[in-house]
Amino acid sequence: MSSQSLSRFLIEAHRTKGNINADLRLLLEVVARACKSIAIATGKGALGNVLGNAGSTNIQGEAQKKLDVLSNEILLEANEWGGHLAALASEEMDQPHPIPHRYPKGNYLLVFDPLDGSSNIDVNVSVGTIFSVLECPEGVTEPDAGCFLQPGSRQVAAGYTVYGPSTVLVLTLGDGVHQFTLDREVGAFVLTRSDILIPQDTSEFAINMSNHRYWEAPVRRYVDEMLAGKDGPRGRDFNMRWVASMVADVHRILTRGGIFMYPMDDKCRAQGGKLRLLYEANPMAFIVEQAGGAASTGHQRMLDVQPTALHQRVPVILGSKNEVERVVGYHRES
Ligand code: P6P
Repeated sequence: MSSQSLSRFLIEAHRTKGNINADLRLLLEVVARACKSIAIATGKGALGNVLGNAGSTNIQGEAQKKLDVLSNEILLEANEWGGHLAALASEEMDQPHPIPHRYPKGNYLLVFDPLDGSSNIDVNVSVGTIFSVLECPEGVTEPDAGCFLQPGSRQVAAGYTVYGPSTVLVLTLGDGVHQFTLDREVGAFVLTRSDILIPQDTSEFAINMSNHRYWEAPVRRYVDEMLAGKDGPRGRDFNMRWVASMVADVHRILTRGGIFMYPMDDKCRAQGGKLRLLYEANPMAFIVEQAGGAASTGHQRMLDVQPTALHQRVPVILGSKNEVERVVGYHRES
């Protein structure tokens, strides 16, 4: 079968399914095009004067990398003129970005982490873009941050692009999860996996082990049981991976199974967690659930969390369904 481009995939989805319209199709095409530009910028590395810090900090109080700022600008410029968006929000901006009055507005809200894992950029490890699409509340013409505070179950689309040895865009419209690989010679994303499913079981976990002493009891129990291996209560050995780029860790899980945890710990408790709900946890949870996995805070299904702030943080446990359910069970027991 001839390879199917992202554009053709979206046109056929628009023609045959009710979960996409012309504005959403344009939105996704524009985001994909922006990700191609980000891929080119990150791929230049030291040759492109894009490494190192930008000399500014974001609302998270984190030093911004030059590529954080550049990626954010690429996504803003790509999306503000098309007439498909009511507003945009980003990890890198305190407040939502309104659509300039000189451009038409649409019904969608786009929220994104323009370059997740940016601490890995200077050491040439995979980073990624994460995005989530919501509908603007009916009748709202000047959307504010409150309009973005919708549970993850209200997402109409979500995806990420991982800038690794190959550039791979993963997308869900609420009807399965599909993967597109960038054909750099043609400059197009090409469908390379359809209807991805995460194995229900796994022997591979992803967590930052240096936080062990700060975890709550259910997570310490779960990890210690895996570390005990075949002589322990799990009766088998486990393997560990931690890239410290959520996009890379989640993509591995989507590809071969696994469980990813950035749980609540004493260090991040005051902030509510480490990872951000609207543009990290929710889009990844939508994708993982659509691929047959599960995503939880430990106490609640991720997609049911009612956001209270644009840059809200949450504990994240996601991946192979049976393992996530075990961790949730330990939280329930405690
Ligand atoms: P730590 C990257 O900064 C990020 O937001 C996620 O992509 C990643 O999973 C996590 O933080 C890594 O955190 O504490 O291991 O550096």
